[in-house]
Amino acid sequence: MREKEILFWDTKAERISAEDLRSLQVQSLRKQVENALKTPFYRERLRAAGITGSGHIKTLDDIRRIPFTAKQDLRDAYPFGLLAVPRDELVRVHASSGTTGIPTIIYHTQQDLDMATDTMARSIMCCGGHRGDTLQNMMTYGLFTGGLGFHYGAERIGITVIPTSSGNTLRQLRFMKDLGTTMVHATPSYLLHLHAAIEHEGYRREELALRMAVTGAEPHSEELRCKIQDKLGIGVYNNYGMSELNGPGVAIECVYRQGMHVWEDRYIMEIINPDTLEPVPDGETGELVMTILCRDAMPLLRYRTRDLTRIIPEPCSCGRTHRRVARFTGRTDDMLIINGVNVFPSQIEEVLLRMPGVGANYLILVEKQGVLDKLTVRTEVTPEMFADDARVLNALREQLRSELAALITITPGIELKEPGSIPLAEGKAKRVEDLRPKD
Ligand code: DLL
Repeated sequence: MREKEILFWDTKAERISAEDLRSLQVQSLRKQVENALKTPFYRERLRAAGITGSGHIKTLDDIRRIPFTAKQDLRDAYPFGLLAVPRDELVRVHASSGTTGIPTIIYHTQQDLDMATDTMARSIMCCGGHRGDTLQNMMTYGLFTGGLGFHYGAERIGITVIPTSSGNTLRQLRFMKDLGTTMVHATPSYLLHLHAAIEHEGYRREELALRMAVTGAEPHSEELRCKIQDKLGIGVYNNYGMSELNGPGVAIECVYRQGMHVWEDRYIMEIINPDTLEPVPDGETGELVMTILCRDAMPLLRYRTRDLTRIIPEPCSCGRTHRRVARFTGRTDDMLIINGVNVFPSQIEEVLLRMPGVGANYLILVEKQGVLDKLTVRTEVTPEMFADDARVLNALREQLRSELAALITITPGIELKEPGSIPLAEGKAKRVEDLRPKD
């Protein structure tokens, strides 16, 4: 079966020896440190740690002399505190949610995008995509990297790309059938939705040429993967990434589907205990920390991803030497991922707090509606607001809905409640109820 064939985009790089990899990593890290020192943020941060040049990095272990970078740092450095090249060298900017209204932005030179595209192409071939495939890219195009990042990687291989973006499921189905789509890229929840639509619209499996899906952008279990595979009768491959690290394709499964290969010539990975910040032994779960080795415009050293995983130290049968990480088991912060969109509770709180008429207590509810996630913001209103007539309450509801939608890009349901009706938690307030089943 073609699917089990082991394909390489860059055989030499993908099968690099441990020794060559280590020396490449040290070289690249030194370059990245020099580059980072060109930015206002790192100049200060590195000098405070006693690092004034790449001479301080002699071995890979020296990475531990470099302080961590957190999402908050990116927010504080907004918009250009992490820029290492002249502004006119930038060709694209992406962004992801920050913990408040200030987004996290990531900038790229043409060379950076070429590198990201090459890494993505490698990832797609790693899980079995190849020239001759027709890909329907059902991830959102725009500031989110899932659309454009994957798109360019697929084109680089010579795959035919249909950039449908997310949503409009009936049109997705029509194209799948009429254009012979063999491969889709979508969130796991959207794949389930797609399957429900296939059944509802009465498509027969034989009418579709679909053979595989690449999925990611949100956590999902092995059980969910199996369910999607069974329902659609295809192979489903897990793909991890994040905007700060150039988007999708940072780590991806090969045809054996036993963990995701992290491209270690492009990133240095560390797994730390999030409390002690010390490295954990291989195989133990901890927080993934990443240093990007292939970006000029915006260096990122020891970035705390907040994602929890573990290294699978055993070699993989596919022959790639880049180590694998296991399926992600959660995050160390409170970020929610709702239908693939990252939302911080603090963003919602920010809108509620500045809105006159909104009361003291609120609750953020996340549930499953069918196969998709549904977000509801339930908030008390002030006694004055509650005593007012229905039109005023309706206007508040609408305003909350539209301000939240503008900030978090998801339109939530809004429930306005009588003052004192949302029970106050004893001790630490519980602002989020995530009622989604764990798979
Ligand atoms: O989600 C990039 C991406 C696009 C990855 C398409 C894969 C496919 P962000 O919007 O910045 O970027 O969100 C990054 O999403 O820190 C994880 O918490 C979560 N995440 C991404 N992929 C996976 C995955 C994109 N395969 C955040 N499993 C990350 C679990 C994932 N969580």
